[in-house]
This record gives sequence, C-alpha cells and structure tokens, in this order.
Amino acid sequence: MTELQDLVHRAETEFAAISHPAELENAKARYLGKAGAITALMKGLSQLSPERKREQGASINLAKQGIEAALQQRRAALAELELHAKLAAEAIDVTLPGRGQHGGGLHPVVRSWMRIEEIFSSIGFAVAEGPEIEDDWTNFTALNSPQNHPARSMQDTFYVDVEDERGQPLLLRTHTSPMQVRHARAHVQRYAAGIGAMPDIKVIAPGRTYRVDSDATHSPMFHQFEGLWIGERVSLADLKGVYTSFLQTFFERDDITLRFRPSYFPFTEPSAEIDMMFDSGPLKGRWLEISGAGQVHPTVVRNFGLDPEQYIGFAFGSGIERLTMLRYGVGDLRQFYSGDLRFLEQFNPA
Ligand code: 2U9
Repeated sequence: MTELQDLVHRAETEFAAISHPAELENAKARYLGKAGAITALMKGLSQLSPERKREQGASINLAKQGIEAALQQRRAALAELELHAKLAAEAIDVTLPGRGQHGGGLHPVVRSWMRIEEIFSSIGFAVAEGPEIEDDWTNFTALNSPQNHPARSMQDTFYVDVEDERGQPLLLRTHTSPMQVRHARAHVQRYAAGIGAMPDIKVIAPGRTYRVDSDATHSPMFHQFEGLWIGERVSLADLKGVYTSFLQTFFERDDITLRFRPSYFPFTEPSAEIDMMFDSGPLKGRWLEISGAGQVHPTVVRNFGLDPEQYIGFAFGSGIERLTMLRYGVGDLRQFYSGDLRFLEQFNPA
C-alpha cells in the first residue's frame, strides 16, 4: 500500500470511529486543514521536478478526494444517527388514548337538586333563590331562633367579618329557610294592596348551606331543600300527602311508608321528624330519618307580615346529600366532595 493509500485508509478508520460531529470536524483539520497532512504534502510538491510534481500532485488530489468522501459519508451517517436519536426521544405513542376527551357531567347532588325542582314545580311550588351570605335577622330572628340558641354561636355558624345595618355580623346561611323568609315577605308585600285574596305561599328553597361541622356524615357545606306552604286552609295532612308523593316520585317507587315522630324546632310548632321505610329491596323494614317538618310557628307567620289567626301552613327541610345517598346507595358523604372521577363518572355514563 502506498503512503497516500495508507493515509486515506487511516482517515477512513479514524472517521468511522468518531461518534460526535465536533470531533469529526477536528479530525478533518488533521488531514485537510492548514496544518493537515494533505496540505503538508501539497507544500512538499514545490521541491519536485515538473513531471514528478504532476504525477505526485494528481495522486495527492486523489487521496484528498478520498478523504473528503469519507468525511462526507461520516457526516451524513452522524446526522442520521442524531435524527434517529431525536425521533426516539420525542416519540409519540399514537395508540395511547388522548387526554381531555372527557365530556363534563352533572354532580349527583346537582342531579337530585334538579329532580327535586322538577317534582315540586309539577305540583305548583315556586322555586326560591337567595344569597348564601345572609343577615342574622333573616337567618335566625325571623325564624324564631332565640338569641341564646346554640346554632347562633361561633362554634356552629360561619360568621363574616362584615356587619349589616343592624350592627350584626353577616353569616353563611345555616339553612335555606332565609330564602323562604325573603320569598314570603316579598309575596305578602306584592299582594298587600291587591284586590281579593292573597294566593298561597307555596315554595321550595334548594341550595348550599354552611355549618361548622365535619365528619363522615357532616360536611361544612351541604345542600338542603326546604318547602313552605302557607294559606288559609293548609294542614299537616297536606304535608303528609305532599311529602309522600314527593318521595314516591323521587325514588320512583310506591312501596314507601312514612312516620312522623314528635320533635322540636324553633320555627315550627308542633314539630316532627319524618322517617321513611322501603317495603322491599336491600333497605326493607329499616326506618330512615329523611326530613324535619312541622306547622309553621305563629311568630314566623307574623314575621312574614301575616296574621297567624288567618294564615297557617307547614314547612319541611331535608338534606339533598342524604336523599342522594339513599337513592344511589352511597355509603360515605365525603365521596361527594372527593373530586374522584371514578366515583363521579358512575353518575354520568359515557
Ligand atoms: C320557614 C319556616 C320553617 C324548615 C324545616 C326542618 C324542619 C329540619 C333539617 C333536616 C335535615 C335540616 O338538612 S337538615 O339538617 N331541617 O329539620 N326544616 S322544618 O322550616 C321552615 C322553613 C322556612 C319560613
């Protein structure tokens, strides 16, 4: 092998062993650069005879082309290797399911809320709306809650650091009753100067309520719906009829038995706890506490601006979470607020 062939061979071997483009350019300089082997050989030509110069010059050029070809080849190979490495690092698995493809759904408590509104609307109840931040008078005083009632304490109610015009701190409503107080007072005012009889006050108030309470069966925020029906001839028999019919429609079954147990609430007199029992199925034969209720207290009727000797009626209050748990067989209240999609998706089949 001639010296030039040997040089080309060495360059080819050296280039082939290089795996980094910058190293390859350094190696190129050793052969083709100003101080490189080929340049040195070219410089040596000046000492040769014209004939040898032509021969030797042609051979050096051939060697130079060989080295350049090897260099180009290695450059292309390295560029390809780099591209493959990049593609592998940025690989997208097109068989993976896409993200963000979940359609939104309704929370089970909201589903119940909507159901409750539909059922009561169908039997002539209006649906009240109202603020979640309430004043003390509308949340407690109007509902005949005495000043010293434990519900009014810091331990039981969330107070807001803002006072109303009576100098009382605002609070997060502890029940949805204040919405009914507002609804009833507006209703009475609307008909005060009217001609003829006032239509009945017949309203439900569903919504979020707040209490300082947190365990497996209590959440600091929970949903309630309360009902109120006031007229000249509304009795507890109507309460039993309305509530039985509501439960049958809500649970989509007729085999439900109700019982009323005596109880106490400041805003009703007499007051009762309503228990229900399914007459078949997994909960058969067990009394389940489902609601509180009673005949609206005369003081509350007076606070609406009505004469309790003329107007009478009933009210009830139920927890929406409780009803939802019974309807779907949910065991722990906290699941509603866990944000766990595995739980929530069960109520929103794809
Ligand atoms: C007005 C007058 C009276 C609503 C009522 C209850 C009894 C009751 C609880 C049930 C479970 C709240 O969600 S709970 O913790 N409620 O026991 N609520 S009577 O009485 C009213 C409402 C409005 C103007």
